[in-house]
Amino acid sequence: MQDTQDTKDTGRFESLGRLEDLPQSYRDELTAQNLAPLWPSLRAMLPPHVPARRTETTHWAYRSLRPLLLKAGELTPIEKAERRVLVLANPGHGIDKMQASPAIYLGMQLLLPGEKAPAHRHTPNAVRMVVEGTGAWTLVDGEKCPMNRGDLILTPSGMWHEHGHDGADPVIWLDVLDIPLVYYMETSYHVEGPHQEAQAGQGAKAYARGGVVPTTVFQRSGKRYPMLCYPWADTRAALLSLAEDQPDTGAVQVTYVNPETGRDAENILGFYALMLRPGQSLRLAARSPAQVLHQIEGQTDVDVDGKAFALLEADTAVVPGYTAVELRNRSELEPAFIFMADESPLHRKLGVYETR
Ligand code: 1HN
Repeated sequence: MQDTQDTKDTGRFESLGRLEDLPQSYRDELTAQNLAPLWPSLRAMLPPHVPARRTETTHWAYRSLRPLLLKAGELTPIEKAERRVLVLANPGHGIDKMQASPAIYLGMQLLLPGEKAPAHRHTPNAVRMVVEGTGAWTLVDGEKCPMNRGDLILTPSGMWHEHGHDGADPVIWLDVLDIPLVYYMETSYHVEGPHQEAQAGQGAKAYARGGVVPTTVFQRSGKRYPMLCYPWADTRAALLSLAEDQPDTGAVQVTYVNPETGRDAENILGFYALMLRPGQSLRLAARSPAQVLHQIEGQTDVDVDGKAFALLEADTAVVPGYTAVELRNRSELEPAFIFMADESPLHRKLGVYETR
């Protein structure tokens, strides 16, 4: 939405009446009939130019989070947790709200060797970004996605999913869900289900090359989500060749898409991988959606409105909407890789998406 008028608008009422200006008896009569006057709240609901945001720029250091998550592995058996997760809660929304931004939930999940997290499905969409460990897998509607660092795995709305771990060391991943929005819409629920058998037909293999996709004329996948596992090795290679091909491009970024439609991989949140060249500084312009940054490889200096912190490997941060972000790769020798999640698909569908 663009401003059509200057703030020094003529004919504007300077200050509106307050609730306290109304006689108590009148207020009581309104309340008794489930009525409320708009004018005392109008400015708060529609502030000038920049929306009110509860989301605070928040940084979670993996180094200090990890021991607490491993401790949860000692304190709480998987049977008592179902999903053993520490939620990355934005203090601006209140820790108990368990949300990182208006539409984004973040959690760090731990699965120990031999453990299983049973099958269920739910209305919120989820993705997993694998942070550490090998040997675990997620089974999504029968497709077995191996979990290795940097891999992105979708579990879209309504799809069965369960996790297991055949390896020797703890596996940790970042869950990103749109549950705050789906819950707010009063549409959040889950269903438990039986263990599924893994089936052949790995989407990640069928759609491994962006320029060519299986010919659907002969063999329609019939799936709304044909690709569920996005191996980091492929995404990393795509970023490196993009950087090499376009040496003058500032933002070396790829979007995780549905390979059959070319659209965002999921409906509500968007997912991206960003590469910073050695020594590169990059300014991400202020845009309406809140966004998450998660460092896959390397170290990045981040500055958000004067709040500065270093995103070390496996660190996660969230930034509110309408806020520019300055990034700088701390290494002069190696590229840095960042996974990003944001609310862009939602904002575009709602018609509120904007860049400032
Ligand atoms: C969920 O189903 C998982 O399947 C993780 O691993 C985190 C947070 C809220 C609601 C459902 C999972 C979740 C979740």
